[in-house]
Amino acid sequence: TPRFINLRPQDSSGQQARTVTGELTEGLMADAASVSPKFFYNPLGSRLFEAITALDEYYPTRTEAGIFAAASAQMARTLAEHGLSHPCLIDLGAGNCAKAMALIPHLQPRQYVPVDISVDFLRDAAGQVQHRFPALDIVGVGMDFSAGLALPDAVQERDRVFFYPGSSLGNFQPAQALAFLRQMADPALGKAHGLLLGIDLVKDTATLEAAYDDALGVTAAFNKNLLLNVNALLAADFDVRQWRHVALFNAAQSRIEMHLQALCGLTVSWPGHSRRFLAGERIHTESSYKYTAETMAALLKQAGFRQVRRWSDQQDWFAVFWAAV
Ligand code: AVJ
Repeated sequence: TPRFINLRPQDSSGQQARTVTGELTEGLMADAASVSPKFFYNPLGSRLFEAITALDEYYPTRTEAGIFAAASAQMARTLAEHGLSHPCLIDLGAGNCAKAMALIPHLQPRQYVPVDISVDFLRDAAGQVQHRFPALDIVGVGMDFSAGLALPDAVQERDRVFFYPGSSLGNFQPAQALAFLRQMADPALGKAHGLLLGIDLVKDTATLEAAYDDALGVTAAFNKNLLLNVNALLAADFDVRQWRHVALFNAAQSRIEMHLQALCGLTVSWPGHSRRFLAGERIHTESSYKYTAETMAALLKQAGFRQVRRWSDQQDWFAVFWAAV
């Protein structure tokens, strides 16, 4: 079994657990209620996301996989040109590690570091990677990297490359995305030489909205499961049957928004607090920003990456960037 470091104690006495309670309470008590999308990812949520990636409507995963299948040899050569023939591959939001497993034979990393907030799900996935690549040095890390990229000492400092696929950067507001990219571009902080980044591109509204409101209702279940996670984390009493999934493309802000909308007037309670929701009132659960290839290349340059390369599919629906420090 691979080495595994959990920086995310889940008992209610821990400092991080108190931060989680405060963060959730603040979002739920705000006039415009919100919960961060990182709270989708409990064990069931990680499984539901895996199911989403298999849906016809959810084009990002298969489109990105197609780009990697077509270009991973080129990508490996590009990294080698930067002296990164056997990198330390740091997989941010690794989930089931499926994307990395396809890439590892090409990039031949010396060390593989899957990082995810969903600790137990990641532990299983890292075990599967180890089974498939028995000689690979793997260090699994359970952490909320949105709070900072400081990695444990077991992660080698040499030849680090960040791998941030799936358009997960889209969950940050553009200003925060820039700040996060700056951390990765700053050798003092992330200590990395470069970044392989997957970004979903702006396209017609119907295609975008279908991807986040599929016919089977898997994304609706994924969204509502956030309430079950909040119930567990806060000891709250959300009734998922009283909520409806809403997904829409906000063109002015270039982002998909997901919300949970109250079907009737209701009150939710948790220790020390309660919140009244009117019928039709919403909790904002996710923003997924969509970029153009040009705006993302500009953002990478602005963050301090000197060299930027891009691969896309034929429809220009998705892009993979190599950005070097
Ligand atoms: C994991 C953030 C990339 O925004 O497409 C999928 C999450 N939410 N369906 C995305 C998600 C609803 C996904 N990311």
